[in-house]
This record gives sequence, C-alpha cells and structure tokens, in this order.
Amino acid sequence: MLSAAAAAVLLGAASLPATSSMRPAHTVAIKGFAFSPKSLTVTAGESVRFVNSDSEAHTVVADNGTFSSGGLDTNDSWTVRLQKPGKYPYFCSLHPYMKGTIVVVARGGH
Ligand SMILES: [Cu+2]
Repeated sequence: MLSAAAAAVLLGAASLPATSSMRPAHTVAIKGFAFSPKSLTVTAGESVRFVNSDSEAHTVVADNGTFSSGGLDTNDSWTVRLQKPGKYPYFCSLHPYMKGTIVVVARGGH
C-alpha cells in the first residue's frame, strides 16, 4: 500500500513537474575539476543537483546520452531526475577526464 508521499512521487514522475517546493534529495559538487561524490546512489525519481563551484565552466553529460546539462558557469546548478533504474556513467564534455556515476535503484525495494 502506498503512502500519500509515495503516491505524490509517482504522480510527479508521470507529469514531471519541477516545482520549487520539491527540494533536491542529492547534491553533487563540481569542484577542483572533479565530481564529488564521484559515485552516487539514488532512488528512482529523486532529484540530483549538480553545483559548479569551480571558476571554470563544466557540463554534466551521460555517456549514453540520457541527460546533458549544457554549460554550467561558476555557481550555476542543474538538476536531473532519473526514473529508470540503472547505472548512468557521466562526464564533463569540456574536460572528458572528469567522470562520475549515478546509480539509480528501484523505488520500494526496501
Ligand atoms: Cu569540466
């Protein structure tokens, strides 16, 4: 049986609203030409916010093309929500040696 909160998340997944009241569940810092944490595990549908703290611009691009942030200048942030469980390696297209991974696990598996 679903709680009200879980039902709301499911509704959100269907219509993809990016409301400001929805706080990101996870943050990845981009600092010193690296993603931190380098590997992050989230539950399907949770938000992952990337914040660029470097003086250089960076991007966040999935190896498989699932997502692409576009250029993030200093202090810019960008949020992605992945609905499909799986492993999502990503990199910075401006500095391809910058790599990270988001692992998405299915909801309700615990
Ligand atoms: Cu970069």
